[in-house]
Amino acid sequence: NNRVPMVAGNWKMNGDRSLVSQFSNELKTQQLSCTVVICPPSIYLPLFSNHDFSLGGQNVSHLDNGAHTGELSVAMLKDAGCSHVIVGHSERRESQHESSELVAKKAAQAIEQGLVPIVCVGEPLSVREQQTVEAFIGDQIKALTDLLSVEALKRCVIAYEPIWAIGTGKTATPQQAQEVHAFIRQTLNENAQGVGDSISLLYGGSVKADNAKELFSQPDVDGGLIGGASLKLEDFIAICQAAN
Ligand code: G2H
Repeated sequence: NNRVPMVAGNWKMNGDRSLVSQFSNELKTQQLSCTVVICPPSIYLPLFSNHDFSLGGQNVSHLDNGAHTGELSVAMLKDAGCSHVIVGHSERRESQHESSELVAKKAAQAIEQGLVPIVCVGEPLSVREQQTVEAFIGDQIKALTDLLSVEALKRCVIAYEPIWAIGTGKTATPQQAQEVHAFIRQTLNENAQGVGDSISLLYGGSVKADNAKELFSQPDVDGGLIGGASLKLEDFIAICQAAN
């Protein structure tokens, strides 16, 4: 396939000015053949300077502008240097009650106005235990294919993050990740005219320097969305190298 591997660091509500300087100065991506994206808390976006990686937001509004206290628009993220934005992270789906329909609207808004959305999907432990993972993920993907055109879908990145593996140290096995990635690709191929083959699918959930290589070597895993391990420069670099 000709999908470019991607490693995206999701700092979540972590980091500070000095971490921004460290990454700006020391994360040099010339030796890496993957696309590298850093998604810091949005207030830090304009502080990155002389960096050679891409920047992304952690969330965005589906609206253009107006009386929406606390929200950020796609235009603002672009203004602050972003090319990407995470939408539908499970932490927001849960704490902010974001529905799959709202997540699809955010993805559509990002694409219409020129950001690449990294759309997160993933099942809770109860769904895995009931062995209904495909139905659950299928519904999350359907919300996207219902709203977005094939052309728009081609510009999305999708991150599969099983909720039971997030920040818990319990990584999905490479086989578990591969199974769901293959299912997502097949669903997109069937419902959106073969889009599945061209779209980048990232795995997220306790990816570390020592398990990245095996996860990324699965045929349908094109890289990772990294939380905890994206906060330590040397770990993050090792994970990027594993995606080469
Ligand atoms: C999953 C991931 C990054 P972590 O949320 O989005 O976080 O690697 O800490 O599990």
